[in-house]
Amino acid sequence: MHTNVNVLFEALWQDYIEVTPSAAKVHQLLSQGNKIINDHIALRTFNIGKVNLNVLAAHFESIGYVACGDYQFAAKKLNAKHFEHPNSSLPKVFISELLVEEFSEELQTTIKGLIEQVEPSAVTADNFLYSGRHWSIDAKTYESLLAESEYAAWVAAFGYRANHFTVSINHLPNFDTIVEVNDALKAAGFVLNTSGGEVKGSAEVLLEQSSTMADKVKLSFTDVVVEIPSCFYEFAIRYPKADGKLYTGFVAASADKIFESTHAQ
Ligand code: OOG
Ligand code: NI
Repeated sequence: MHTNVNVLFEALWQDYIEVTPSAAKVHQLLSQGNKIINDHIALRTFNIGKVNLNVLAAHFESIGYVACGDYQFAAKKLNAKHFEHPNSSLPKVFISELLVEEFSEELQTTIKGLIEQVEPSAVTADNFLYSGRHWSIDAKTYESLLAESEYAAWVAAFGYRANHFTVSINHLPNFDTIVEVNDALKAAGFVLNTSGGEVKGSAEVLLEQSSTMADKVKLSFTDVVVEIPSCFYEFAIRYPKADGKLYTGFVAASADKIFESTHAQ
């Protein structure tokens, strides 16, 4: 596991922009020479003991992150937790896991077969959170997972890496609202996730979010190369609670729609 939080986030970012070419362009469009502060990053996994949410979380807990919120997504059959660091300038971390036992026998067998290929020592290695896929998978298996769960197919194709980074709009000097950010993105030709509307959440729930639709990249399966959705970029603005401090949690109804940013268009 990493002992230096900045080294970990830099490695996650480098891996992320490799499969998300648009992220570097979005970064440039919004930063306009200023430093970008990340609100959070997100990771995905399966709830199988060897690789479950807690296994990923241990990498963040070992550098001081603490679990702060639990979220359930009944329709998508997912659970999630978010983690915060005592140094509040560090990004929050949102980790979700697919409830594998709630799917068909076929999906369960497929996923268990993939996870059996993961070396037990790999999950505690420094690079686990940006190590990608630890199994071989053919295109037909990917397609069959996709038919039941887009999330299952995504993890099976991309493995362990940041699913998205999230720009903190609160820290962008040249943008005041999420609508201004969305307008700048659309004017530059980026496609936004419109599920539940371009803006998810509101000032009333203390968090507004939007995201691009995932880039498409050529992915090598064991048999063929297929162009599939990879990762996306998210944008968040937070509002103060009654005590004047910014809300730091997530909003399940909004997150439910953000997950769909990796759907095929
Ligand atoms: C996570 C979706 C939820 C948020 O900020 O609410 C989320 C995912 O797509 O893996 O990131
Ligand atoms: Ni997010």
